Amino acid sequence: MRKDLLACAAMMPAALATLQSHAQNRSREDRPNVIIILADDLGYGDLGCYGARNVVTPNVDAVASKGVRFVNAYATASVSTPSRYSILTGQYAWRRDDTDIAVGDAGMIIRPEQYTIADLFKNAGYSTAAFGKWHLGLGDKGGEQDWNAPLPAGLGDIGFDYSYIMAATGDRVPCVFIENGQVVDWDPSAPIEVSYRTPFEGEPLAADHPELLYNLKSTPGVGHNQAIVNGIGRIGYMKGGGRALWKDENIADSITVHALRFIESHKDEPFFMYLATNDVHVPRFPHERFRGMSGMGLRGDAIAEFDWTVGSVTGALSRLGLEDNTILIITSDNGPVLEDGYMDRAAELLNGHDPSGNLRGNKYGVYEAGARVPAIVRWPGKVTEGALSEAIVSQLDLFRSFGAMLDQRIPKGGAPDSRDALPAWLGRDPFGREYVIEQANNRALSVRTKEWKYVDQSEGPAEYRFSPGSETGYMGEPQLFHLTTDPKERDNVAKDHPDVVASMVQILQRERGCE
Ligand code: NG6
Ligand code: CA
Repeated sequence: MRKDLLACAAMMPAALATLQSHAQNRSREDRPNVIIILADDLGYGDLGCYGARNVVTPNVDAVASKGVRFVNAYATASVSTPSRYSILTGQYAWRRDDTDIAVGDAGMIIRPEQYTIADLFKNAGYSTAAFGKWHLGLGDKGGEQDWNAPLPAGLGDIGFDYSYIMAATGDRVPCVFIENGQVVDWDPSAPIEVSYRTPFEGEPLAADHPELLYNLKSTPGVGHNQAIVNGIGRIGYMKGGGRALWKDENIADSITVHALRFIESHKDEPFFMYLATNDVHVPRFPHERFRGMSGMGLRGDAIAEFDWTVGSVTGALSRLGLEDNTILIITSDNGPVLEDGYMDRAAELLNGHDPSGNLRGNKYGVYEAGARVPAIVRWPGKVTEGALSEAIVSQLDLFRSFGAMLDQRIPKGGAPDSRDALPAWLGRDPFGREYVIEQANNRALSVRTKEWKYVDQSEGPAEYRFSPGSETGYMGEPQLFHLTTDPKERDNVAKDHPDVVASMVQILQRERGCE
């Protein structure tokens, strides 16, 4: 402290206290808490504020009415692992060949030496935490983790001070929560073994024992036919776990309670929270209290459960007086899917609801509903209440946008594809990006500009066997849609506009570094 201030303090302690509290307030204001609530497989049309029918999402809708709602917001991919990879690293996942949908015993895909969005916040003096679905690998080497001891490499090595996560997805083993690299409630009487190659002797498999699937039946012949946990078939083999095994109906509660605890215990310091819900991914098995809320069966009720998580967070923020000083983002990792390997009647019970919100396509595929996602940003006093933004924004840019907000330098090579789009993300720039790139499950890339959508030619099935009724859009020739007049991507006009196709191909070549 400067000498003259010290002298001042001796004479006027009250004035100094005011001065200090101003300084603290100012720095708190410059460093708002940031919470990203990331839903899983929640479609562009799955929320009330995006026009959903039947589904009731009062808590999300309330956030939208206090913030800005985006109608052209994008994940970088139409499946989870690459999409999440981009948020956390600011890099397109397709630059690496090991970022496709990860198995539950994948090694860490984001390596400790990579600069992550969590590192960014940590370096800016934030406490950082991740909750819920991870799906980006754990431990140093795939298939070699010892789940009965602390994992030697984990989220603590990539910037998260605290983590309470599921290793992969709800439908992949190991079916346990992992807190700071250790299985929660680890049961010494039931050591955990996991394999994605060989079954464990004596463990019944879902494929052979449909009668043991008392909570949810797997769709015959299309997967989820290996380990059985909580009366539900999974991907991957697993043995043991005992009291550590999760109960699907309690997953949202476990994740939310831990997130709330973190908020409460960090209310006096800036924090960054990555809150990735298990809803509404399969197996959809919401808690009893949400059953019947949507009239659309388990998928709709899982959306109600997601909304409850959002309401729990907003409730905590307002109770703790943190509302004004917290940027709250609600979005999804990729588009919706109905049939996804369990017999939960998701398609049959829609009752007029369109999870894709009038867009074409779904999760996995190349069309708009695959990667265009709901996105809402609330920051009271800073973001216009109830605004709607048509700006084209990508989750990829959250990294450098927050970097700019916090005046943080990013190490050379860090977040290479991310751009500062803070004005767009705060609803102040109505245009946003010139284009976004979307990646499908087969790695086909698309480019979306304000006017056009171009899809690269690619190979793969028109429909995945495990997801009848959804379309991939993979085609052996380029597709071009004039989104302005054809928002549903019905007419492929590639042949009529070779110049536009050429300019889109050029964008991809430039981004791929082929130019
Ligand atoms: C698929 C699974 C699907 C889901 C998806 C990943 C089957 C039949 N299907 O392989 O259920 O887990 O992978 O979804 O096994 S994501 O949202 O995590 O990308
Ligand atoms: Ca997903």
